[in-house]
Amino acid sequence: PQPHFTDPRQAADFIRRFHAEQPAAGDPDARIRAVLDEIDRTGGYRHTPDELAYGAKLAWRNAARCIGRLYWRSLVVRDLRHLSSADDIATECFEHLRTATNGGRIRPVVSVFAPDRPGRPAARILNQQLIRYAGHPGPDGRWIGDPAGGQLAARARDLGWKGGEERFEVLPLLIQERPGERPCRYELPEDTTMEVPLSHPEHPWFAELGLRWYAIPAISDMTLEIGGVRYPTAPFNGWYMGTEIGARNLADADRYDMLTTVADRLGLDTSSERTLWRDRALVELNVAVLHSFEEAGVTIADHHTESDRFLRHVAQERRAGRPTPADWSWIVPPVSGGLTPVYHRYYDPVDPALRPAFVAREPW
Ligand code: HEM
Ligand code: NRG
Repeated sequence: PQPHFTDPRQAADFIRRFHAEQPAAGDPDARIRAVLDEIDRTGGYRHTPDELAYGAKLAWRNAARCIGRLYWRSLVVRDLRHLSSADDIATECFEHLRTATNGGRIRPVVSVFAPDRPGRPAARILNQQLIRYAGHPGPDGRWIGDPAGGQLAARARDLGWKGGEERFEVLPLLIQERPGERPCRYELPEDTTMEVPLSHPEHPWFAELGLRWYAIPAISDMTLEIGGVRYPTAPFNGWYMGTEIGARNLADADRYDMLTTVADRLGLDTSSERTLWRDRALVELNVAVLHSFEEAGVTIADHHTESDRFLRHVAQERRAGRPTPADWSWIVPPVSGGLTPVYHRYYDPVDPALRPAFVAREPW
């Protein structure tokens, strides 16, 4: 298939599934004929608003790596397909963050901008997430900030960005309208980036570490594919599971790498792995994350609760006669795996061709 041309079989499969799950939507055959005819004439077709909304929810339901799928029906789908300029995309990404943040009561939201069309690829957000911290290698070779935000920070600086010196500095959005074009750069307004300073319920010194994290995980580098139509600009968010921050972002050796510092402040014996100082520091770091978000009134889930919800989702899908494909190695949390019920079982196999889906975006 040519790039940006719509595969008619994918289109028909999706319309059939949409109508099977939404019987009130009317006659599938008439709609399929209209879609195939539109593809014949133009190389693509337009989803109805209902098809788009349901397709986005199905893409979440199909996300085999996501433990948070119980609430897939409640996804807020913002239909912004009429927008394709970098300025409009930036403005609506800001609005997305405000709607999602909702004063701390986080709402799962996806914003769908113009799709790839025959001969005309859509604009792209270059950031991995709408909110992410910059990183750069310091004079001693150690990273300042988040190494995961290193490449984008370098790119932003090439485009004239002056920031990136601090440890927790939110990156600007970089949006590219066409292949090879200079990306446009947008600083996130302050009211779009709620952050939580981290403290520990029992250790007052923890706050002095100066750690913080942002409220909204909003992935912006995956393509939403529905019925053969590709939406490469479709940022989505839910809320954090605490371990993503406490057991990975702040703990991984190639991220903020905080375990030695935390262990030292806890007074742990770090002379041997067998004291399990890493494990003990890791748990306290995770306690601090959950405690701080809770205290700030920002939605976050602990891994026990989110695991329990996921198994309820699997059971609910089963009752509806549907499998729940899941990737064990992504579903099991990175701490205390065996303490969570998701560890002790296997899941329906993952079919990489399953659609609708959020897929890794191809370079253009
Ligand atoms: C992955 C939790 C909402 C789609 C994940 C991961 C977690 C998670 C823990 C693994 C991330 C990692 O290890 O880096 C949650 C929670 C949510 C939520 C607690 C709360 C509502 C959503 C929503 C969508 C979504 C709203 C889409 C509409 C995905 C996808 C992945 C993923 C596509 C895989 C990302 C990748 O391949 O890198 N989720 N999620 N999730 N989630 Fe969710
Ligand atoms: N681990 C990444 C975020 C990945 C997606 N996680 C979610 N998604 N919770 C991190 O920034 O730590 N979501 O849509 O809620």
